[in-house]
Amino acid sequence: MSRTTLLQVGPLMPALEAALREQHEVLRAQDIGAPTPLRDPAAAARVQAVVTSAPVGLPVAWLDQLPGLRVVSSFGVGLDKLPLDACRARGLPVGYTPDVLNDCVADLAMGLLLDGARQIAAADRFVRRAAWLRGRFPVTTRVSGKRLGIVGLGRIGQAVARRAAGFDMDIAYNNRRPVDGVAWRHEPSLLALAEWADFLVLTVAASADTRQLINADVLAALGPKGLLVNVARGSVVDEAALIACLQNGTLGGAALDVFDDEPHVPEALLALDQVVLTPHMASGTHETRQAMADLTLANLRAGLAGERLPARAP
Ligand code: 8YV
Repeated sequence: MSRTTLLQVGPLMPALEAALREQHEVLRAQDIGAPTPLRDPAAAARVQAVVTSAPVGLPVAWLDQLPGLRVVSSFGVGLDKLPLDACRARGLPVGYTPDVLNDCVADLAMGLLLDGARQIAAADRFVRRAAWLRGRFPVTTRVSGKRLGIVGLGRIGQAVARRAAGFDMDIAYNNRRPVDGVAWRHEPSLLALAEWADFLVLTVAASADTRQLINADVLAALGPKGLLVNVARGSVVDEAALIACLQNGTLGGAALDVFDDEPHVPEALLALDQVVLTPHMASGTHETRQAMADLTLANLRAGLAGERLPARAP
């Protein structure tokens, strides 16, 4: 029996790439002429599945050039780079990897919050450059018992809230609608939430509606002692406003795992000591990435077999 042909878009974790190659003919996007238009129509016509990742996605224009496509399987929970409407219109199932990464993303959000408030990375730099020999590290900001605002109380936001409860934090959230079955306070006004909060954690899904949701007004409301933590997407924050607010002291600090133009991080952010920067690594543990790879493969298998996907994007 001939092997199924897949189109891999962007890099994937090596173990997942190996698993794909074991069972399928894998074309890399560049093999058939990415970026669009796909240059080799004969190769494109063989493609029955696309495997991609959340930060890379799939350009909508490619769908028309892949007439044999039966499933799209994406490594990650974010759906902002996937052509969901066009796939839905074609009856094409799209798989993704929700839930399995909630804990690790929430863990990193707490790590960033702790670092942003207690300045762990800055203190590490202080020790390494032997500055301790010449003086004391400045005192930092308390975490326990503070006010935490969560923007987007989905599965990851709730995992953050549960962790913050262990730090005796007062927790409130902003969401399109109040979430059923949770004890935390819903704050319908994002500005009011930012004004109230000491720390604002972003776990909201990226979409046209949430683009630059965190603007200069929200940052000013969070204030000179406030800390912004972003494990959602760079697009959710007005990055230019964020830089200006950090530079002029309107906002106290930021701890960021995601950026507008990854992997490019604005020079201005690199220059600021009250900013913690990580390379979009929130889901990046061996355990979670393996679970994501397993679910990516399970979605792919189900789609190729014409079965219900274990995790189908809405
Ligand atoms: C990436 C993510 O998938 O799940 C998401 O939406 O952004 C991440 O988990 C991961 O970094 C692999 O590229």
